[in-house]
Amino acid sequence: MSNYRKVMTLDEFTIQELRNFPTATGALSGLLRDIGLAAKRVNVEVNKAGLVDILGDYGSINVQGEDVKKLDIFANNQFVGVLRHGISCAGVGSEENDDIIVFDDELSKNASYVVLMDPLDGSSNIDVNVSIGTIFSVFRRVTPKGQPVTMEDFLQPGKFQVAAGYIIYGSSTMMVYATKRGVNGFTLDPSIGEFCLSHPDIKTPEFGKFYSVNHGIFFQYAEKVRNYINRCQQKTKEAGGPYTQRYIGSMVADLHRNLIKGGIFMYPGTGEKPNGKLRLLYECNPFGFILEKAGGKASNGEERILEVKPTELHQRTPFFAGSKGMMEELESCLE
Ligand code: AHM
Repeated sequence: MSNYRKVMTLDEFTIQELRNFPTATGALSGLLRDIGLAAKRVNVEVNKAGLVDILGDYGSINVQGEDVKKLDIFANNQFVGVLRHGISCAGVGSEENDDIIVFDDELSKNASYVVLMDPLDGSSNIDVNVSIGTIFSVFRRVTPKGQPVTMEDFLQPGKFQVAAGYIIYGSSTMMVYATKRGVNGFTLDPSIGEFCLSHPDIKTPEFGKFYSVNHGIFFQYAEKVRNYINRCQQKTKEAGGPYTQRYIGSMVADLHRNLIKGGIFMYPGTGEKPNGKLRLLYECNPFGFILEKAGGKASNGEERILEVKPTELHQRTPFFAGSKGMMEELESCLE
């Protein structure tokens, strides 16, 4: 028996996919590789974040006399930078920027895709060493090539995404992305500095044990949502329970765990914030796409999240996503 085990890197994987589809231009593969490159740079800084306490707070001057940039600003600059210098992306909508960033050089004006992203989600968790992540969503532009992209290209319902993914900076760093061909996960091998295919063709279990919600604001949720949460707590062994409550407060980490193990994630609206906290374009649409491609479901409590027609860039929405069976239980409570 041979000991040789072929490890496929992200670059090799995207090229392999291209070989399977000879009509593909390679532009989307290139864009995903660009995102992988920026992720590696961000990973280096995230891993150093603990040192910031020693070397100086973000926003202050470190011992080398350099400005210590906030990590989310650093991440934003890295992702926007690689996409600007690549050849596949015509513009970016970022949680960190008020307006869309339009790349108006000749090459970019002829690019097919726009990217929406949250460069560093859960960043309030950095100083306590909790996993954080990057979330991204890719759309084909709807305006004609050859001119700068407009808001219309970014405000498309999530069902038109061509790819979506996330990077989790955790005990290991992973990039997971979905296209219409499925969901694949790549773990960063620090010894070679490459993302390697570790989780091919991810399918989320139809039922899981985890329900993830902020219990601290339980009494602000609508009655039907509270009923569902109560139902999770009362799940008997015969009915597939008991469920376990797991909530990190870092969306990428919570949804990554539930994607792999099975579970449901909820960020409902509250009396004070009827649209909840999470952003439709940067957080909910990409996870809605990933979950659906992995066999799960995602909604805003009333309709499939991917059907929602966005009206503004930084729009917030209630969000429920996870294993198909658990989402259907939730839907029956919300009816
Ligand atoms: P942040 O980027 O300011 O930390 O906020 C985003 C995070 C999500 O990752 C997470 O799901 C949510 O906020 C948790 O919010 P809450 O603490 O209200 O439960």
